[in-house]
Amino acid sequence: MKYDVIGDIHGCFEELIDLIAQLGYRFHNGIPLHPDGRHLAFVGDAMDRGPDSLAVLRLLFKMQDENILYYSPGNHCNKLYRFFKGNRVELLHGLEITVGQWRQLDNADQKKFRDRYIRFYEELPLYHQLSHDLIVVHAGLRHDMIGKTLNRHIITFALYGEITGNYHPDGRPVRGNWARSYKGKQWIVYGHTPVKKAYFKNNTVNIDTGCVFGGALSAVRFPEVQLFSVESKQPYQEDRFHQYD
Ligand SMILES: [Mn+2]
Repeated sequence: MKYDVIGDIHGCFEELIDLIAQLGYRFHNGIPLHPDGRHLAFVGDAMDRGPDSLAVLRLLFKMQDENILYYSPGNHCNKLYRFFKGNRVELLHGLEITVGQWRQLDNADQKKFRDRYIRFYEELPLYHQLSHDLIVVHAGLRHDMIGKTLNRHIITFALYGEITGNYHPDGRPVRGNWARSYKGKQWIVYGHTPVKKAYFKNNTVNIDTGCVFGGALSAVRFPEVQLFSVESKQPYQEDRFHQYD
């Protein structure tokens, strides 16, 4: 099967629609279908920070209803899930924007959306093994974790990436670069860390090109390993982009 894997959307619905069109999909009854039978996949973090997280989620719900959704949840997905389940979570890092948008729905629609989101999240696998040589995961996966029984360490790694436990002076966590020591033969497509252009390393590629920070929304096409992207419509925030050394 052939896949187009889309990076972190963070509520950038218009850019998502543009990218889906650029990839050659056409909407039929609200569902994006490709004339060559390709499939869309997602590295997660569809919501938070950007202008229309609910519209992005409603599209994903529809795709899930049609059994054509390949979506790996990210840390933002997990946090929204915990919020909807009634856990005490801080409304920060863009979650406050998603929740604000949701609170504008009337009570019946709020409940409907919340219940649908909970079902959406609970049906998602932590990562997708799309073919024998292609894995889609939000923040990363070490070679030795592939196919292993999930434990808390693997779940945290997939959602947050390699955490060093250290922090930059401005409070951002120092991120490890797991891709540098990745030795797997399978491709790993991930996002989570915004970069100015897609970052290829050892059969891995980070396609979070920071759309919500004014970069671009990107996709990578498999098995061709071809990049696609649309320019962001959001204001550019230089300091949000990570530089690998
Ligand atoms: Mn993330």
